[in-house]
Amino acid sequence: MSYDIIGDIHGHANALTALLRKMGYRERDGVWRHAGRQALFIGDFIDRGPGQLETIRIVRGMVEVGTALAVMGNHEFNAIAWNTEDPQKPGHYLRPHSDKNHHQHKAFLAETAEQPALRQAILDWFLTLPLWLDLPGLRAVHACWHPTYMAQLATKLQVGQRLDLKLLEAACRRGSQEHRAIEAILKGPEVKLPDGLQFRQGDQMRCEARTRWWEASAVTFRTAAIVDRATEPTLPDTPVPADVRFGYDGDKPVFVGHYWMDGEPKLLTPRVACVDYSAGRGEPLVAYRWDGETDLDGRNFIAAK
Ligand SMILES: [Mn+2]
Repeated sequence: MSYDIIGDIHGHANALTALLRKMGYRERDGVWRHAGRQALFIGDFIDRGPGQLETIRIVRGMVEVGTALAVMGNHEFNAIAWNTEDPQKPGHYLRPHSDKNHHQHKAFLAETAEQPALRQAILDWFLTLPLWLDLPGLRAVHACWHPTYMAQLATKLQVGQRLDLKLLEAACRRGSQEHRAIEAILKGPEVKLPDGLQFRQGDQMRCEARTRWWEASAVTFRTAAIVDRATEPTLPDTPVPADVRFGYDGDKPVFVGHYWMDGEPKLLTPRVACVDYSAGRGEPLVAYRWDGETDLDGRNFIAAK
């Protein structure tokens, strides 16, 4: 099978249809399809953009008919948790309704405000999405391929790496093993910066940074922590904790999204490609066109907006 692995859409339905069309997909009977290829969506369909429902209509329609596969992103996980009451704290939700969380989710809430049944159907569908896919020639996960955490979750997941409400609840409890594992898989491992160092990420100041987990040689704060350009030179060249130092040397390529890359799409390593080039803030939506290769080729990226 040949796959087109499509990055984080974040409600930018026009970029999605432009990219599908550019790759030779056409809409027939309300579903986008390709004669010889299958799409694979890397998660984060929702939040931010102006076409939340249209994006879901396209992605869900393709998955249900089998012209696409999809994995769950942290935004789909968060959407379910936002809408699920905490069984231990009636009146509260598994994802707290804070101003920050509301701000992140408001485009989806606004578009579904008048259609509670449709919103619920969408959230029920989100819950059926696998956390990762391990296909015959490739692997797909929203943020991080992490064999240790995946093994820990294996006995708790439903068939096909799917969550249920019990595991969702456990994963929303800070400090639990489930929380650590699912955070790493859907958001990527993070490391606390030393000496009170802070950096700007989006509109907030943070003291925990994402890491270049795909890079086995990224073992110090300077080389492993993903921070803004101004902060980079201030990072010490001292080792990061062992649990964020692992790299990826599997025999199949891994595709991820999530990392808000910018510029010309390029491979992270010959075995790891990120397809998120910030369509969520109006940059082009990116895909990688895969035809069975084990070592990836940077020329196989394609973009549209
Ligand atoms: Mn994400």
